[in-house]
Amino acid sequence: MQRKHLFALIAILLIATMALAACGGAKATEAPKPAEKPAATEAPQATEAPKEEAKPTEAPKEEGVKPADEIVVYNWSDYVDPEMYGMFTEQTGIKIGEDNFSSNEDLLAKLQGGATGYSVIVPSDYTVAIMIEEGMLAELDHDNIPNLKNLDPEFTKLYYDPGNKYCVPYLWGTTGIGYNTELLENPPKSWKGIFEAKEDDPWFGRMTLLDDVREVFSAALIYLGYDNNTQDEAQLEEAKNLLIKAKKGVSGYDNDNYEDLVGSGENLLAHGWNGDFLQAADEYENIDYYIPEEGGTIWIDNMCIPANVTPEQKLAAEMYINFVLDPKVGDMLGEYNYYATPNKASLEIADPEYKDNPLVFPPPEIRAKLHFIKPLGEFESVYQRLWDEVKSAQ
Ligand code: SPD
Repeated sequence: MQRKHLFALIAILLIATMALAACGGAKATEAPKPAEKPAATEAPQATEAPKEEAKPTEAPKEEGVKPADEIVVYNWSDYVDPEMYGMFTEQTGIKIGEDNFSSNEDLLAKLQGGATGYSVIVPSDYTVAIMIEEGMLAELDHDNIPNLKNLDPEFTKLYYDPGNKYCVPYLWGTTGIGYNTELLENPPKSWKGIFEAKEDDPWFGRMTLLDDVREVFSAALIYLGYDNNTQDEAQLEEAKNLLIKAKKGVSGYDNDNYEDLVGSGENLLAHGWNGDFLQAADEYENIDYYIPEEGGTIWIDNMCIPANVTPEQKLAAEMYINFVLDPKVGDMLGEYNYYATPNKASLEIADPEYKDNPLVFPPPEIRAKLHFIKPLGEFESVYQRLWDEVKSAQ
């Protein structure tokens, strides 16, 4: 059984037992009072943990608040090492379930729509900025997350959350093109081959784009030589028209199965996230990934706690975040998923094959061509309107 399918099965069983308490049943509609500060916890020797064992996560000795028995993580699909949840339960007694979203916009819409029961969510950088602005996130109690000291200092000064007041980086990655190496010898080096594909290009009609407004517009804007966060409506109109014309060569918009469709040969290439292709390459052994010559996007996904959790859920969520920041656990997570860890202590014990992989940790010449998607406030709705026009065009 493919590991993603095995994990899906485990996740379904866990979620089935927790479904009532989670999205539907949990009554956590009020913003909770922030958890009281626990009595001083001992600084764990996390960086010295041997590679074989993760340091157990203990409940902070907090008076009054006990961690919830169960939490649900709302995450992207295939974005955890399935062993991690069992390890966390073994260490803490807290059961953990997972529900999935496919894009930042879906996550945002779900929480804006009043969903409750999620204790940890995993939004990307620009979405964190939106959620902080809208008061949707709880402030983290750093006393409950001593493993924060393992983060690379670069990840403590992020523009969207300086000092990690609300969120802790989970994994980071890039967006580019993955292709089937058996069926396609020469994939297009430029985004031109994607957005202006010709009918006799072998990938014409056999490629997908992400179903993600800001990612797709970023790729089109980068190809056109514009800022991928532009608010210039003429540039955006040009990008929209390019995307509409490109539709004839595109077989669909997909965030969840695009890498399998490339691996199986149904499609020849796809726009997508580096680690997804690299995980699929383990199964299919015929997938490679690259950033087109004009560049691509770079992003950081983060563990955050919604503002509507109970104090008990918040404490359990902080324990989970602390667990993920353990050097060994952070290393398992990064290596399993082929995404880059922001955890310096994890990198110190990581396999060279992982930390020296330029498709996971891009070298400076590629980094120089990567752009973050930025929050645009009210202007996000212009992108959304143009995206709707792209999606509905015949
Ligand atoms: N399968 C997990 C993919 C996670 C991708 N998150 C990146 C979002 C960037 N906009």
